[in-house]
Amino acid sequence: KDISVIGVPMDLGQRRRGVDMGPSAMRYAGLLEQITSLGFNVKDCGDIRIDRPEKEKDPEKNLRNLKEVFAASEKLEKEVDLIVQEGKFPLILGGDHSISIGSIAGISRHYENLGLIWYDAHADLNTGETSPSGNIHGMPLAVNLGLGDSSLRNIGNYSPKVKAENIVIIGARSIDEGEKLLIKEKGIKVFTMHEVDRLGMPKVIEETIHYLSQRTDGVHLSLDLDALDPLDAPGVGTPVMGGLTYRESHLALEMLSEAKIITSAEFVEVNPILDDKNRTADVASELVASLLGKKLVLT
Ligand code: DIR
Ligand code: MN
Ligand code: MN
Ligand code: MN
Repeated sequence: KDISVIGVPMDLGQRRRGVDMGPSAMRYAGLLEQITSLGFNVKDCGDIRIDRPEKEKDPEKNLRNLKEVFAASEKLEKEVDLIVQEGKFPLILGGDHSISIGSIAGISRHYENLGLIWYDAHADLNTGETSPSGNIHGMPLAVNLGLGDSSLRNIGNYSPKVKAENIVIIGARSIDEGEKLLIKEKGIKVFTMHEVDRLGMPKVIEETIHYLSQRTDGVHLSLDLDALDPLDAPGVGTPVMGGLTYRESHLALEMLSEAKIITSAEFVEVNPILDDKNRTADVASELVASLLGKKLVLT
């Protein structure tokens, strides 16, 4: 299948500068060359233009940079919608995780029952009411469920984008109180680090594939690099100790690749300013290759 890559140099969903350079860092790491060498036709659609606020203001309704995040999400929604319409696989490069509001809005209109794998140390299920930070990158999963700010929720003029029973969260280890209540109320499937440690990644991914393939007609992978342990992926804005390893993560994406269930993906939160010699972007780019079928074959 043909792949269209789109960069979203967005850092307005949180407070640490540098994550807007994520798309460049992943391109510099050789992401496009890697995909090409796997035999795919790749089109680089370049980066979305992100307009910055004139000056930092106090957040309205506990949603920092709401206007700008909304405007960027609308643009991304339109671009990603076109990519899916052309029959291509959208690969979106962040940017902070707030970009998934626009990307999933563009994708989900093409599916009856989009599945969503949220590979993240966090649940990103806050709303303006529950968020301890006011940072929109902690809210995109809630928005995609049809909760929180109405302008964000209704991007693309439909809501919700995903059903609670079509979501699987993997790698969670930092969940706020309001998010815990929501997970319980909606019955969202979560493999916390405790479950990953107990079951092992192979079982976690087998169960995820089984669960999602019964009920969905496409699956979007939203991979926040902070799901990985900071030892393996130090260049992220909100690192949390005790994360998924480099090897577990490759195995997870190789298994998803073999199962052929992923129909779109995004890699977010790479922050080259906080990184160690672009290591996190290197890891992200290698993980993309595993997702797209790279594997050691002995001939
Ligand atoms: C926290 C941190 N739950 C918040 N979220 C992060 O601000 O809502 N998400 N870092 O990736
Ligand atoms: Mn996230
Ligand atoms: Mn849909
Ligand atoms: Mn995270």
